[in-house]
Amino acid sequence: MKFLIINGPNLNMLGLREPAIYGNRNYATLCTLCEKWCAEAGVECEIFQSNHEGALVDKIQEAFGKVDGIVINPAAYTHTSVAILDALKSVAIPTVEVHISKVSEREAFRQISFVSYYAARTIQGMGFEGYGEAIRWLKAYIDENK
Ligand code: CA2
Repeated sequence: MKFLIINGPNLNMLGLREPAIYGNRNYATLCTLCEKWCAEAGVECEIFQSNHEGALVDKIQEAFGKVDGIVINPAAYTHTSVAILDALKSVAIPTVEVHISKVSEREAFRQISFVSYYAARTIQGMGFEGYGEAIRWLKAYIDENK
């Protein structure tokens, strides 16, 4: 089984600013942890980050027929991108949406998520550990729905 972990704009800057919201660990640490959590779940792992909406859409499209599950933190595009929602719907790959912060308790503009119209589950406010929860939950969800 293979998972694609997708991170949107500015997540490559983790640890450099706003530690009260996103913690003080950096993006490389997040990637190492995701690789570890995938290995523990017995899942092959590819990680992709981009600051560009079209590159994220292209990556989702390329996953068609090659990837069994997607874990995505669309970052700011969560709140704006119908294109990312439509890309996920077009490939129909089981998907979990992750947010490091508790978006439901932040600004009003973060309360809308287009991706949540497709995602099987949304995890928020668990910090980096939310990715681990997403990986384990998605593995079990795919196994149960085979
Ligand atoms: O909580 C999350 O994971 C978010 O998806 C993070 C996004 C934000 O736009 C979403 O509303 C919630 C922001 C990504 C990273 O932004 C940084 C800002 C300052 C320093 C480092 C990263």
